[in-house]
Amino acid sequence: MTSRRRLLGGLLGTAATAGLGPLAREALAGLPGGTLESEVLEALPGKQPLLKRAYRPPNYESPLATFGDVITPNDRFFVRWHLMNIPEVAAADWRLALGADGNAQTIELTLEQLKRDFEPVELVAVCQCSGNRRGLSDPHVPGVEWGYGAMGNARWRGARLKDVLSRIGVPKDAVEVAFDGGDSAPLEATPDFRKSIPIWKALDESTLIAYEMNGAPLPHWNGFPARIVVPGWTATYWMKQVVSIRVLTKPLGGFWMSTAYRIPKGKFPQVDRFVSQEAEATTPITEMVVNSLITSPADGQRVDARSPLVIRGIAWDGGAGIRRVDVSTDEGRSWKAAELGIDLGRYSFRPWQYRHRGAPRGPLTILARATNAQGSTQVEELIFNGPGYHNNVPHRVTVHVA
Ligand SMILES: Nc1nc2c(c(=O)[nH]1)N[C@H]1C(S)=C(S)[C@@H](COP(=O)(O)O)O[C@H]1N2
Ligand SMILES: [Mo]
Repeated sequence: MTSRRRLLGGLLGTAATAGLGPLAREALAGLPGGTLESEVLEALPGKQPLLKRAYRPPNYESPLATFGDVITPNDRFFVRWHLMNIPEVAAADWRLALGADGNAQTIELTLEQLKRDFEPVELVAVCQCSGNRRGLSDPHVPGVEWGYGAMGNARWRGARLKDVLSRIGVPKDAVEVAFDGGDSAPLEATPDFRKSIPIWKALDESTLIAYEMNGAPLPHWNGFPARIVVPGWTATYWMKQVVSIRVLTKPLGGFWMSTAYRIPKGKFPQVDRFVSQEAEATTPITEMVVNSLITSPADGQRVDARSPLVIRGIAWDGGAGIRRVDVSTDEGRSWKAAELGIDLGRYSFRPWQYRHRGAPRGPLTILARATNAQGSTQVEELIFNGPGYHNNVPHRVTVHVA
């Protein structure tokens, strides 16, 4: 059922930046000093070239130019794994084990049953790594040195988690629902990647077990044949290649809950609490902070002084929805409202654009700042934290008006 041969074979062809075309060079712009030289674009099997951040386990981010489209294509969607053994699962062999504390029974579902027995639901949602933009942290922090592309926006189709849970039964004293994937560590000392979410989020009608991404089966690298989709929350909870789901009456322990993916309490404008996992000083990361990205023009681009400059981008948050996006061309002294584009739902990227006229010749720095429906906005200065989570400092692009 599993073969790592294809995986290893696909990792061999690498290309250093030296031979890159203009689009790839543009995609690399805006990264912290020193990283550019070591940038490598590389295609995993079935994927377009992505920016390689780590090799084993595979960690690849989408080049900035990818986000010119509001939906991120499957073959350009970022890839993040914690453990090295990632089996290739055949759809017919996959089983999802369902269990609940206090219930001796376990249920196994096939992919066919998951698709046939539960009402299919579709929604567009951003999947963003908690550590997206970690590589921009100053001072640097350890971890995968992500630039802007450890995120993507897709149309997910699957069964509601709550519908599937009703099959096994949710005990009255349930506190969390735990997930495990098919991946494992080659060394026993490395803790298995297991995650849980609070019962209220598990029973939210938008939380899915997704088996389709943008109208196609999930790519192997993004969790084929099924993954958990937790709209609004950072991607750490979006268990890929999920093989077991268990309703818990006690909080899940283990490294990935108790130590990793935690933020200092009170520093961020967190709305969604995860009470059963709260500790004295830290709490699990939950919903994404409001954020935006300038997708055009690219940093370093030359623009024509004679025509209006169309500035484009995307904005997103943890599910309250984007209320406004403002653009500044004077280092944040004044802000002008951008025009919001198509609304694909409150969990999706929201495109925006702004026309800037009359820029004098010379360098021009553009900043963008989104505000959500709760009035939460992007921070002016990085809220520094050891793991480098929740970086929503306004994206900055400098062009040359000529
Ligand atoms: N099975 C499994 N699921 C996982 C992970 C993992 O290491 N193993 N990583 C999580 C984290 S931290 C992220 S950021 C997302 C990445 O999703 P993607 O690879 O589809 O972009 O998967 C999540 N689900
Ligand atoms: Mo992540």
